[in-house]
Parts: sequence; C-alpha cells; structure tokens
Amino acid sequence: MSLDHDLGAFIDRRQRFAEAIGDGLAIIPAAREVARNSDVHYEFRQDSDFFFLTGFDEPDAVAVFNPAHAKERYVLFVRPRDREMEIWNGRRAGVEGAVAVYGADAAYPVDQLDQKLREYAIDRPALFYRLGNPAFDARITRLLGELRAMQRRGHGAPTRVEDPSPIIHEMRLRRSPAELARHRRACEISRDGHIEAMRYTQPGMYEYQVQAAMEFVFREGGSPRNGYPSIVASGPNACILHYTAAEYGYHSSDITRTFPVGGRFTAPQRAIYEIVLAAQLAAIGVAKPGARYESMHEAARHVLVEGLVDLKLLPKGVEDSLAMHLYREFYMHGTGHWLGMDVHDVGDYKIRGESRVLEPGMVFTVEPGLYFDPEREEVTFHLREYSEQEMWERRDRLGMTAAKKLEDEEKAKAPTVTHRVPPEFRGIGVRIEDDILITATGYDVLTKGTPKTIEDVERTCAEAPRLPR
Ligand SMILES: [Mn+2]
Repeated sequence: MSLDHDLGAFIDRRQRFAEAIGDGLAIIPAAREVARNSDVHYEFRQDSDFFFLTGFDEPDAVAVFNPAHAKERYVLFVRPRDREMEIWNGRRAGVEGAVAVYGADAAYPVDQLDQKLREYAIDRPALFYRLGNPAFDARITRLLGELRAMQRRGHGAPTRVEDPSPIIHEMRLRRSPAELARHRRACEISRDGHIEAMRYTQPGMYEYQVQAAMEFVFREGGSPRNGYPSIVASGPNACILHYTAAEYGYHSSDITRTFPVGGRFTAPQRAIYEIVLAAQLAAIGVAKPGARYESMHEAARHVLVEGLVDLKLLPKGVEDSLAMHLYREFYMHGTGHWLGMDVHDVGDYKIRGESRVLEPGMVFTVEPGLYFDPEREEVTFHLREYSEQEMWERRDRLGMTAAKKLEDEEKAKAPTVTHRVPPEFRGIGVRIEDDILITATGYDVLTKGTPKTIEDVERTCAEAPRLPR
C-alpha cells in the first residue's frame, strides 16, 4: 500500500468523476507489467489516470464506476492475496485491502471481471472506456456483443462507447492544494539534484556518473523514481545539457539546466546563454490567470530572435525572421508543456482552435533553448512567410506525409539565402527550463532556487560536492 494514501482526496475525485458519467458505466484498467528480458520486468509505474482515481499502485487491476448501482458504485478488480506469489513479487492488497484501505464499495479477484461486467452493464446507456488497448478492446467488444444478444431477451445494452479521458484530464489539469504540496516537493528534490550535479561534475567524467550523483539526491530526498529517464548530455564544446527530474507523490517535476563542465562559460557560450535566459524570463513574465497559453511561446520567440539578429546569426531582421520562422533552424521546439502526474501532462492546449486561457492551479514548464549543430558550418534559410497555425491545421487535415510533401514543394519555390554559422557558436546548446504554477494573482516558479543566472551557475559549479568523487 502506498505510504501516503490520502483516502479523502481520492474519494473527492471519484465523486466528481461519478457525477460526470451520470448513469453510465466506466471501466478504467490499470497498467500491466511489461517484460524486459527473460523473466524480468521493467520497473512498474501505475497508469496516471487509474492512479488519479484509485490511489492503487498494483498492476493488472481494473476499476469500475457504476454510479447508478444500488451498492457497488465503485468496484476494484485486483490480484487476490497469494502467499507464495507475494514472497517472490511483493505484497498485494487483495480484495480485502481494496475495500479496507482503498475505499472500494466492493472488490473481486480480477478473473471475475468479465462476469461482473455483464451484470453491471445491463440497462446502462453509455460505456465509458478508452479504446486503444488491443487486448482490453477485444474484451470490451466481446462484452458488448453478449449484451446485445441479451437485449433480444429484454435487457438494455449500452448504445454509446465514450472516452472518459477528457473528463479525467480536465480534473488533472488543475492542482488542488494537497496535489500542489506534492508537486512542490517534486520540484524541490529536483532542484537539489541539479545543484549537486553542478557541484559534482568535472572534466573527464562520464555522463552516467553525473546522472548517478543527481539521482542519489533524488532518492535520498524521498523520490522513489524519476519522472522520466534522465537525459544527461555533454556537447563537444564542454557545454552540458541536462534534463531530468524527480517524481514525488505521483507528481513529476521537469528541470533543464545548462552548465559548463569546466566551471566557467566561454564568451560565445555566455552570449547564447544570456539570450536564452532573457527569453525564458520574458515568457515567465507574461504568465498570469487570463493570459493565453500561446503568449509565453510568443514572448520567448521574440526575445530569441532579437538575440539571434544581434549576433548576426540570422540573415534577416526581427520582423522577417519571425514571419518566416527563420529561428526554427536553431529553436525547433515549443516553449513548454503541461506538467503534472505525467511529465508531458494531459490537457488540451487549444480549445476549438484557440489558445487556452491560463487558470489558477495549472502547472506548466517554460523551456526555451538555442542549439547549434557542431557540424553545420552554414545554414540555408528559405525566405517565405507562413503561419504555423495553418501549417499545423494542414498537417492534421492531410496527414504528416502529404503535408510535408506540400511544405517541401513550397520551400523549393521560395528564394533562399545561405548564411555562415561562426565557428565559435558551433556545438553550443543551451536550454533553461523551470516549472510554473498559475496563482490567483500571477505565477509562482516551483523550481526557484535552481541556479540560473551565469553568476549563480558558475558559483555553484565551484562549490564542493556533497558526494565523494
Ligand atoms: Mn520539459
């Protein structure tokens, strides 16, 4: 059982979910164990939607929500207690624990699922189930077939199959105070790991050794696992790009810091770093309730382009470079993403084609960067204005392959200009990423205290590490 199982929070989520599905029947499967090699499995991590509603962190379970039922409104199907299996594979809550600890109205061994579903689904107008899991989909199709056969004998079968994810994902998008406390802790632990990485790193080390120092701090701080596998990369210019983060209480942080292995930024590294930092601060500065999500990307992009133009890294001025998206040669990703139980968390960015408006309780990353391929001596820019919005709409409409073909044709027609990348910038990659919470009046940087200015980064790199090396 999870140590901090806060039953009240899960009951509240289940009530809100039950209200949303009304007299429907919802079936939410847990994650399964995945074979790695031989009889070894990958480390198990529960499905986020399933955990959000149940707090139950064992594999091979299924949660059923049936709000119109007289008694069994929330039912867990779980692996039963088995003394021998538990000796080898760890403790199980069993049907007893599913009721006593996890608050199910009833619980059954998972092999009784099909039989119980036939009973629960009778006279339910809608089945809430997310298609896309082949083994489970087949089970649901079979169930529906059986129910339709029964219908001839006078019982109603569900006529709608609906994806429950939009309901759950809108709930996950806004953090409650208790969720926020866990999320803050994930961010603090990640901050501490990054600080130790800056202190610990020295020339000649392997990337995985830096990773180990950082992850030692994560685990020691109470994080049972990372939010995602660490990405620790060093470039040929002694400029090192990290992104990694701890998970705590099923909430993930996401931090990137770029620091010089030798402890001091060179002048070209410094120039690029200052642009990315200014872009990041500009983007964070526009975050507040009521602001469009897109406005952060627009703010970051503007500052990045101004910096690139100043350094003569683009062949055109600021306005043209933005309209023609010339910066994409050095900044090819978006400025952030929702952050929560998943590192790239759920939730829509646009609603009916329009950028979503920020609300208190939403958490996202702001992570601009600039990247200069070490082997790219010159860049050929295509001089044509286009709208990214239209590009994405066309890609959605035509599919990626057909849309790309059209894009290539348009590019081929556009005039080009070839521009040299000065050698001192080649091989530099800088990204700076923090986690931002929208508050009632503005924002709060959850990852504050992670060294970010050149001065703070260099000072931290010069400090003695906590860990021996
Ligand atoms: Mn990120």
